[in-house]
Amino acid sequence: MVLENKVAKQQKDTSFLYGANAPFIEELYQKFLVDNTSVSPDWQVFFKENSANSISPSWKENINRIIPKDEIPKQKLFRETPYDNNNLEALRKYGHFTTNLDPLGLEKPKKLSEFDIDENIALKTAYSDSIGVEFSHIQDTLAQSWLYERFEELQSIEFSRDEKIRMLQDLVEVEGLEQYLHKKFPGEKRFSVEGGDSSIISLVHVIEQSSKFGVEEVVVGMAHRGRLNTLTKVLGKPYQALFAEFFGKSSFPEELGIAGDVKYHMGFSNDITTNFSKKIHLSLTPNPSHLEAVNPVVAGRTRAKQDLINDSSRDKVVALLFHGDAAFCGQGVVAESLMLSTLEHYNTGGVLHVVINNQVGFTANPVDGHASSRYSTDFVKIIGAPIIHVNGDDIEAVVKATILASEYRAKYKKDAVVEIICYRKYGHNEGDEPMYTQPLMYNIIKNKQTPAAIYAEKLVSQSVIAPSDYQNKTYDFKQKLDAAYESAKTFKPEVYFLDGQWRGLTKERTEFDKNLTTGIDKSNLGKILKKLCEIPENFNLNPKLKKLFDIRQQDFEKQIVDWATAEQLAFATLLEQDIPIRLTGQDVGRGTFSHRHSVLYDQVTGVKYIPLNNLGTKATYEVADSNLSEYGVLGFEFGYSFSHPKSLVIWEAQYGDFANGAQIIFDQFISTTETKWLRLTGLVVSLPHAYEGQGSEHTSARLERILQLCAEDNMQVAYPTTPASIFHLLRRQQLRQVRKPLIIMAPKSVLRNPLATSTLDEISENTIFRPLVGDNLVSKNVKRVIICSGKLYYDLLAKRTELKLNNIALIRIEELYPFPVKELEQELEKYADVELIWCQEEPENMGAWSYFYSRVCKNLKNGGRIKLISRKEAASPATGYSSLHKKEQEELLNKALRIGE
Ligand SMILES: Cc1ncc(C[n+]2csc(CCOP(=O)(O)OP(=O)(O)O)c2C)c(N)n1
Repeated sequence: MVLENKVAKQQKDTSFLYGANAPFIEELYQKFLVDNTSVSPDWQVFFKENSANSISPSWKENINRIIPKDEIPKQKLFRETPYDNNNLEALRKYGHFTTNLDPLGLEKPKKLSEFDIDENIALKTAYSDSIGVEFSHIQDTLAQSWLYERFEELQSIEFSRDEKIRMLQDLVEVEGLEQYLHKKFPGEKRFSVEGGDSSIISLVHVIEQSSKFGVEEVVVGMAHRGRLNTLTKVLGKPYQALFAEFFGKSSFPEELGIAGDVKYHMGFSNDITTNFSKKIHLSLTPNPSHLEAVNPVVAGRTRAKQDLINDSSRDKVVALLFHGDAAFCGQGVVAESLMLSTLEHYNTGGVLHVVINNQVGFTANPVDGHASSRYSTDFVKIIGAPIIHVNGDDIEAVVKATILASEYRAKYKKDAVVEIICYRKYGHNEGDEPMYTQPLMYNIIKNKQTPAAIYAEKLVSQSVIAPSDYQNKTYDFKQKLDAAYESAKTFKPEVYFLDGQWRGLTKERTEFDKNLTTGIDKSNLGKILKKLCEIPENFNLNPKLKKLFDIRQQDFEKQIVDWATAEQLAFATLLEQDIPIRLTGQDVGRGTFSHRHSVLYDQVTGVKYIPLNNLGTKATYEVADSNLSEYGVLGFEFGYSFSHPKSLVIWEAQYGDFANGAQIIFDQFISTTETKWLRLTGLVVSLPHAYEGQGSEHTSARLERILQLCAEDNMQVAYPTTPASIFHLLRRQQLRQVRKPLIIMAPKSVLRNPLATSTLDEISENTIFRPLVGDNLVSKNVKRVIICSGKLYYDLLAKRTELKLNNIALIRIEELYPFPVKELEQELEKYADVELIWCQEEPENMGAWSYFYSRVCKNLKNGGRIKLISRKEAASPATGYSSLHKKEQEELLNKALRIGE
């Protein structure tokens, strides 16, 4: 156990260094680095002394990285004469306006004189070529300086003959595939990358560069454009496999009976050997049509892969995202994901972004997408990422831009962006006519030489290749594709499913799963709870929490557990079984409803103490209060679970209704990953849901929508009412072999309801999760059976007890999908000639009724007799007035219990 008292004391002593003072101190420190006499003597002493200790305000990050004075990168900014300084500063800041970025020449570069820059400045050529850089917004001045210096240096390097020939070969292959598909499969959608061919070469070079820095795996995310070339040229998917898909064959063996997905959404992974003879594993993440939705998923996968190999320095696994310009600046999830990348629990050591800016989005012009700025990339400035714009027709410049971005990521472990300004040879897809909407642009495009032809001409003029070489290369590659085309006719796909981390896990429930018990013997539970409640002596625990922890232990002695205790015990016992846990969401450490308290804060020092991480287990509990994002964070956790199946991964919404901000992740990933891509996830999503008078929102997690997504055994939906249920659900999720997502309608007031406790017997040895809980309080003379779920059970129970009604039985459905048909049938057999009711708090058009009525009742013997009691159909899930809520709830209970009849 580590109580970070030393650090806390240091933080207290140095609090003036943080917050608003940090930029000022940073600036002073920069001056000090260049010339230590430029700051006052007391600051000189301070900086000298503090360079060695471990405090870390933001400016201190730089100190930690620093570098004895004589090794400080030469900062031209400060070295030259004042006149040149101004010029250089302006050149660096505005140079990107003066570079030749647009291959279509629609936008002419500006002149240096427009920015009052002397045309004779030494570094002028570096800033007037095909790369425009934006670094002036970067607050980390050392990084900024490094970027300028390295950029200027790169601009002066000359690629070797071999390197040039290889770049040409790559371009030939990229355009070769597109042109081949164009001829062989006319009109078929492929989202040609032509015009942006160099983006694929950029990807090749990111991988090369990464492997040079010791990266062992790159996780790639991209949309439709260029995906087919990426799959084949970069990831090594056989050309015949691609052609077979164009022949209409499934990418999966037919016997698997899965729905599949279009070819430009498919994922793929492969080991390739780079030019540096290093092996590198590449995984292209499958993605839906929904642009940019894959971004947080890729980040989550990357983080999981880093965790799996303890790559805490984030050197070995890198995330790479390709974006279209319109999507990049239009989709909010891009900003959510950028922000996540700066946060401790979501950081992956910097994501590399490549924007394929073909200057059009479907039919929309750039001005319709980002009128406030020239570039589609402006908002990445919110995270201080360097932005490198480059002309896509200049392949060498694209490679240099890629090298710079990759080196920056490797050195500073932060995001970097390359924007390739290019064009789109055809319409949005191959069936579209672009002249309808972009006539001027397409008149230019029609007559343009391809990037490969432009480069070949350049290499001929440099005498690097002979004039016939380009044609020969094109011919040779076509021969290769012809051979692949022939073999595609008989190609049979092979599927590598459930390999690696997934070994031992399954798509269907196994015999092992069916026989699995998830209880734990009482003495073990007792020992664990004791440890969980044991607070270190010198830790100043909040007195209210002390009381709470005492009560947890006293209850346990009385053989009772409440919800929070059951959940903590489930977590602790899983950790003991070597299963790591990752729980994230807004305020999850404490819990929105102040029940969990899994992260404790010393009331004097503010230092954290996490009982679950002090049990002596190897596996850890990673708990993160997320930023205020749903779409991004849920996407991230989905991605994490996608690559780390042996970890229990939970995302908890603040209130269930906020999950609709992440609807795309539910629809396009969680519920469909198995049938579209033959990929599994065991992600748990916890959505607080219940009618408690808190208004239209804060009430409904839209259970009806979740249930509508359920089919083909794709996920599990639970609405547990007891601590025992949550204990077993969580444990079962990870201990069994099958992996299916689990969506939980989670409690709010039930967390504190004294009736909602379980006995130790219910979670001890040989016990399991029960998808249905029958009524053991009434059994005789029953006239009415009410089937319900969730918190409503306790309302009905309280009323029934109050009114001493003993002829109404209450059956709880704890798992709605898959529905426990057999168990309900058996339970109903106990009652003859009774009235059957499905009761729910939600209005008739919401909640589980439509699902139950249309999809479950037909499988029940007496399904047709089951009647609904609910709120009447409504547009808004719940009233905003608490008095009206009470009245409605009272009416519902009265109706269900037939009071007043
Ligand atoms: C979230 C979302 N909204 C709308 C679409 C429909 N759509 C598909 S591609 C596209 C244009 C994308 O333009 P851009 O990002 O510039 O990429 P490009 O196709 O030009 O490569 C649109 C609007 C989509 N796929 N996803």
